Formats: sequence, C-alpha cells, structure tokens
Amino acid sequence: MVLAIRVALIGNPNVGKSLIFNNLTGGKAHVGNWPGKTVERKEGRCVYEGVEMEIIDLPGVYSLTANSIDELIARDYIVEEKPDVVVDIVDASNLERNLYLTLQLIELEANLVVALNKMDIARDMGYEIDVNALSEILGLPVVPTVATTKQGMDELKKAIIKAAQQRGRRRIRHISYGKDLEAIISTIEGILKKDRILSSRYPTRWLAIKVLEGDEEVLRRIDRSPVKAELMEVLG
Ligand SMILES: Nc1nc2c(ncn2[C@@H]2O[C@H](COP(=O)(O)OP(=O)(O)OP(=O)(O)O)[C@@H](O)[C@H]2O)c(=O)[nH]1
Ligand SMILES: [Mg+2]
Repeated sequence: MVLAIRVALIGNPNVGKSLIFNNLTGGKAHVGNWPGKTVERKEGRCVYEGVEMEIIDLPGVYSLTANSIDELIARDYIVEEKPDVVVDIVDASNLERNLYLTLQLIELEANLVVALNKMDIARDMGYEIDVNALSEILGLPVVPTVATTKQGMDELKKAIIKAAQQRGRRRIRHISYGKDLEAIISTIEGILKKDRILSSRYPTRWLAIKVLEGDEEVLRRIDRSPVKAELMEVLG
C-alpha cells in the first residue's frame, strides 16, 4: 500500500482554512477533539493524480507561542507529528500581519507551501501582489487561491505533492537576527545539539530562539536535559 501524504492546514483565524479544507476533502471530515483538549480536530482525505493526502485542519492562530492552547496544539502537532507538508494559508488582503506566522513556521522548519488566499479581495482593494517575488523572498512555493470559487485548488494540490516529494532536500532560508544575536543563538544551539533526544525531536535553532525568548514549554523540556547546567552558564 502506498502511504498517504500527511498535510496540515494552518493560518490566522478567518483566512479561509475551513473552505480550503472543504474544497480539498469534498467536505467529508472526521471530527474529534485534540487529546485532553476541547479544541475541535478535523481530518479528511483527498486523492489527486493517484496520490492520497490525509488533511488535518489546525486551529486558527496568529502566532506559535506557548501562551495559548490553540497555539500549543498547532506547534506541537507540527514539531512532534512532523506532517509531510504544512500549508500556511495566508490572507492576501492582510499580507503583512499574516506573514508573521509564516516566519515562525519557517523557524519551526516545517515543510511549507503558502496558499495566498482571498486574492479576489486583495485585487478589489487594489493590491498587486507579485507572487513570484514573494515566493523568491520567502524561499517557498506560493500558490494564489480564491477558496470561495475554488480557484487555485489544483495548483495547490500539485504544490503539496511536489513539496512532499522534495521533503528533506529543500534548503530552509532562516531569518537572520543580526550578528550579536546570531552568535548567541549559535552557541546555545551547539550546547543543545549535545542532547541527542532533544535535538532529534526539535529543530535546535528553533529551540535556541525559544530559550532566548523564555518560552515556558521549551524551558520545561530543557529543565530535564543533561545539558541544562552548561546552558545556564551561558545564559547567566
Ligand atoms: N472573497 C473571498 N472570501 C473568502 C475566501 N476564502 C474564504 N473566504 C470567506 O472568509 C470567511 C472565513 O472563511 P473560513 O473558511 O471559515 O475561514 P477559517 O480560516 O476556517 O476561519 P476560522 O476557523 O474562524 O479561523 C468566510 O466568510 C469565507 O466565505 C476567498 O478566497 N475569497
Ligand atoms: Mg475554520
């Protein structure tokens, strides 16, 4: 049996996740809850050009901090379940705010495809988005879509399949935090890499940034790490 591609849909609230989920799955979904949580978990299937995709709808989030259940669910799913492809649904009529989440997903080293949705609204507002330039800047495939008219859905499915095939071979373009911070990030990363368990589960650069941010959930994991003492020396 051929294994299905596991695809997670993520995006800010109200960007069109549910509509895209319905377009891809034909509306047939298995609805449950996240374990121990009251947040709805929706899963569906999509077959395109002989490839089976298992699609999961993540909660709508603006960010991926440890400060809200929805954000924790979304990021734990991406980091721990490691879906083959993460589709970041971006509202083209509100690009700047939406790209904040995109940058965090890049940091998480998710295998990303960007769906630039609500292109009709962006056009009506007079925005001319250079999709190729955006794709170039982000280092990611970007597919313009209009979920309400199903425009771009085939292109999106093609991009998902292509991204799944290229998984692990794509170079991640990290955001640079400037010379001083980069030096600290790299030192912390070097220490974290000595913890084999932690570094096999999480991207070490992401962990290092989260340590510097004081992310409670990440700090809790580090509390049990054999490299904790060495880290504390650096962090002071
Ligand atoms: N014009 C236009 N409207 C859209 C498009 N995509 C979604 N919408 C509308 O935007 C609203 C939100 O769509 P949903 O699919 O519910 O968005 P969501 O991301 O699932 O929202 P939450 O689950 O609340 O986070 C609905 O009124 C949709 O009809 C689009 O491409 N163009
Ligand atoms: Mg929804």
